[in-house]
Amino acid sequence: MERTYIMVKPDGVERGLVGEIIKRFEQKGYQLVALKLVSPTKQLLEEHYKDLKDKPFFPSLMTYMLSGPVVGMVWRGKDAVKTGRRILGETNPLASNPGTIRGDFCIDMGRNLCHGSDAVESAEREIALWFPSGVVEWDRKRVNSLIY
Ligand code: RTP
Repeated sequence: MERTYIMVKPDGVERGLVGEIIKRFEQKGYQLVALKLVSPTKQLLEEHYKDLKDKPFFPSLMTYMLSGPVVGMVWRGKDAVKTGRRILGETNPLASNPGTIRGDFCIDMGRNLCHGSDAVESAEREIALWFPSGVVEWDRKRVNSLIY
């Protein structure tokens, strides 16, 4: 089963949208295997966004991401990476369809509420970065049989 790293960004936490975002992954059928509220260090965020460090928006992205606590989580299930990003919507909320999180709850690319891993390899890298002591590998065989 695939795993993905989903993060509620500071605006999502401050606007009280953590529950809404969790709800959408839960109701789809994905399994929550890690969850934490954390005030990330600049160093952690620079590592997380290392592929973007030369982008012109990188400084404003750092300021945004350092503006408050974030909620990091790991969701597990079939095609979790790609489908997770479809649940979030497009990077630009104005290009996001209604029914997606960004399509329903935000307007600005610099305040786009959430992050989702963009590939299986980056998901595994991000999970190791944000949850270095591992995730919960609980047995959901019975519940899984309701989903798959
Ligand atoms: P994320 O990592 O947050 O899921 O976003 P993403 O893959 O859809 O987009 P990415 O290109 O990796 O950008 C990361 C975050 O940087 C902000 N951004 N601002 N002003 C801009 O042009 C711009 N472009 C990206 C967004 O917050 C985006 O989610």
